[in-house]
Amino acid sequence: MTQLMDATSASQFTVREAVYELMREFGTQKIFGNPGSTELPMFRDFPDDFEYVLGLQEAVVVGMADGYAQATDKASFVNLHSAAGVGNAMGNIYTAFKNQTPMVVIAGQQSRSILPFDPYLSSAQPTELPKPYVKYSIQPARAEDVPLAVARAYYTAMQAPRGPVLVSVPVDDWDRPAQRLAARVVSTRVSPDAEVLALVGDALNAAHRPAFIVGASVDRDEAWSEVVQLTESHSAAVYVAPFASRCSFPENHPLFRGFLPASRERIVEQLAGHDFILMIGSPAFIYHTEGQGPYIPASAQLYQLTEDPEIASWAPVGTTAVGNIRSALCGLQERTKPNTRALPPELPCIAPAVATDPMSAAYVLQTIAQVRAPDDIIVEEAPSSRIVMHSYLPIVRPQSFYTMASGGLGYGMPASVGIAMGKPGKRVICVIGDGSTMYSPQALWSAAQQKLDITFVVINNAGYAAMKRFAGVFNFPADEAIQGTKLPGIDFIALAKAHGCPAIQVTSPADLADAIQQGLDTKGPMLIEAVVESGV
Ligand SMILES: Cc1ncc(C[n+]2csc(CCOP(=O)(O)OP(=O)(O)O)c2C)c(N)n1
Repeated sequence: MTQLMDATSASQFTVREAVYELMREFGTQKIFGNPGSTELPMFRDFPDDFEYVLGLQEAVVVGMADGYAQATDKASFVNLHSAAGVGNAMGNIYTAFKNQTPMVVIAGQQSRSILPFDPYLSSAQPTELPKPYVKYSIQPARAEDVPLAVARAYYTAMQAPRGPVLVSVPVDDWDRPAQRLAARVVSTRVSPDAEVLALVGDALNAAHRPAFIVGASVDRDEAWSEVVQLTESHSAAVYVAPFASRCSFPENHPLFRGFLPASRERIVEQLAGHDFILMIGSPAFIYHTEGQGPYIPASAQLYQLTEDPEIASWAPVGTTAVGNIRSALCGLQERTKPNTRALPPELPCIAPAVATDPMSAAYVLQTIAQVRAPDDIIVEEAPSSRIVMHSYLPIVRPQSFYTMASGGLGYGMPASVGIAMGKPGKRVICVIGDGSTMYSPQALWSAAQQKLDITFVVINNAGYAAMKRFAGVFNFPADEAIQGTKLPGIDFIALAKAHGCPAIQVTSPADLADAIQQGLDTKGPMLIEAVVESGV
């Protein structure tokens, strides 16, 4: 075990000891990683109170670290192997950036003295490699600066808007002497400007038909009760922002009015009739297709609450208050004047999904909704089933829904592992497409090794159905085969078992509820392959 010196013998610390001590003070004693030769000295005398959480591929490492950081509301620490490891991880680093997940990536680098010779497994431009999807990246000028660089990276990652950062550490730095560095208290939240908030509050009080559009930051800032209170005080209609990566409002609330699509024209259509639109913790707007015309209905004014000055700067119209979402909501609640608005028109009822053979994705999602407990956590990465999920698997509790904000596949399975680790005692249900499963299936191994209560429900529609559907946007005829979208011949049961995870295949709707229940009751992970109608 590492013998850590006390502050009086500070000069006898190594860089390694100083970094571990700093992490300990941050309250972070897990390192998610996949190691290589350029990091080995980082793990000399690995402290007993630390855990190295191995991922078998770097996409898995960063996905797990993202889930863990979100679940614990604190930056996670990651170890990647030089340029090759960062390269493999890049998809999920991009996702962590879009998710606003705080994460400190420590990337290995070759020894300083041989860097001029472009050595094996070095990183030529380590600070440029992850850009622009890190908030900060550095390779310290001297070994003794490493602890300070890690500290700065941590505070930057935790500062709103949160995100990943990278510190490249040459392998010979870890054994060198360094000063002990104490953790500091650094404020990470900024309150919105009272004058701008007053503008928003006055406009809200004067509105006849207000609409609130909630994004992931509400759930991130633990502001569910504040948003529900403001909604009820104003009889506002609540919509979910396009591609929101967390659920920020109870989807069974009488004022819930559905999900906005990522299309300009359709957003305008869906918000027709509202005179006041308040984006709460969400960009205005995330689009997935080209659009024309106005951004909001002509009758409406747009207002926005966001913690992200960048998001504030590119909103095409409207007034934005930048600052902490919960503080902003409390500020608006204080300004609320009594009103006599009528309730917004109700949503039409959805017909239940029926049991067909082969099953539909809707039936699978409806069955999950029947079997799960409201507190179970849903992690979703099943692109063509996401819209169906809105109707058949409502999310009703805070901190119980996670997906990626980026659109990059390979996140859901490892994120489920990190979330389950960060929320002990909770059950996680990962709803994932057959295609998405194959981007980072090694997460099954980590789930099994960590003995986590995760039920992976693979919706197997034999292909990339979302791609097939999206082809319609580009005017492909409905019967045209889309290249590279069929996925025959994958044995998901064998795949799971090869990673140490038990698995059941379900082909008949009659067997589905029992199989999912078995997954939920089983200690440790289980994969349920639900074979549904082909989507390609
Ligand atoms: C890293 C990455 N590669 C490719 C894509 C493009 N893509 C979007 S949806 C999709 C299909 C996913 O298939 P599956 O998980 O089976 O879900 P389905 O569409 O069938 O519901 C693909 C390949 C992507 N979004 N991210």
